[in-house]
Amino acid sequence: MSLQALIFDVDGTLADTERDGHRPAFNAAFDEAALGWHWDVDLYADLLAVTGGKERIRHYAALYDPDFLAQPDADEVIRSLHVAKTRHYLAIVASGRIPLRPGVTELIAEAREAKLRLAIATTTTPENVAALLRASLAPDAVDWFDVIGAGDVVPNKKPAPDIYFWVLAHLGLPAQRCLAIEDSANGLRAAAAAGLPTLVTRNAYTQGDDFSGALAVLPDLKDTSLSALKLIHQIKTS
Ligand code: XBP
Ligand code: MG
Repeated sequence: MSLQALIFDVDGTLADTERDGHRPAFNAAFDEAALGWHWDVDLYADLLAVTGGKERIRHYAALYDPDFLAQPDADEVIRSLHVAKTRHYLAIVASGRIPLRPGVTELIAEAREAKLRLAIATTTTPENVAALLRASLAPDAVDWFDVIGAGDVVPNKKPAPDIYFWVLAHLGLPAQRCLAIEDSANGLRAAAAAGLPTLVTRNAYTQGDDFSGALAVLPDLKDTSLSALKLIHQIKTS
């Protein structure tokens, strides 16, 4: 079947946002709240097993600070912590410190040239997506994507397929006409469960993940042409 759309994951795929973006933003919010929490690079690797910033905070507290969850307004405190974290993350992204990964800009340009449709399926917030696209791709890059599925728009985050079903429904395309590009086992499982052929570009945090079922696993998109993606997509869906 002919390829009609690319569906990009964001964190870890479009850009390496986790170690030097989301992680310090979480820590800045924890410092502001004087929680005494600090997520170092190694601990964050473990915490990434849980997608969604609010869900990750709750997961951490359950493991390391159960009294925090015992407070009556724990949900509200988590929500406000996440609002503060997002404010810090947006400042980091706006500073231009988070470049896109190798080959991403070139592949998106090729896809636009070939009139492929572009979409995003991510666990992070829509505002984080827009900020990254504006700062690291182009001021009007949000408009290049027909569909942006992000964050709490669905009830269940990756590895649940919800966000990919949501994006496919808004694209109006069958899964087999699309190619998902992901970086993690959670992302691959979400895309595969939605029936999407999926290419993985691993990164430092996800290189040990189980990528069974991926169409291919690459170190990045450098020197990855659209024609090569169309070929492996054709092989998989014919
Ligand atoms: C990765 C995630 C996100 C980020 C943090 O999203 O799981 O939760 O780690 O962002 P994806 P938020 O790989 O699906 O792009 O704090 O905004 O959730
Ligand atoms: Mg990701």
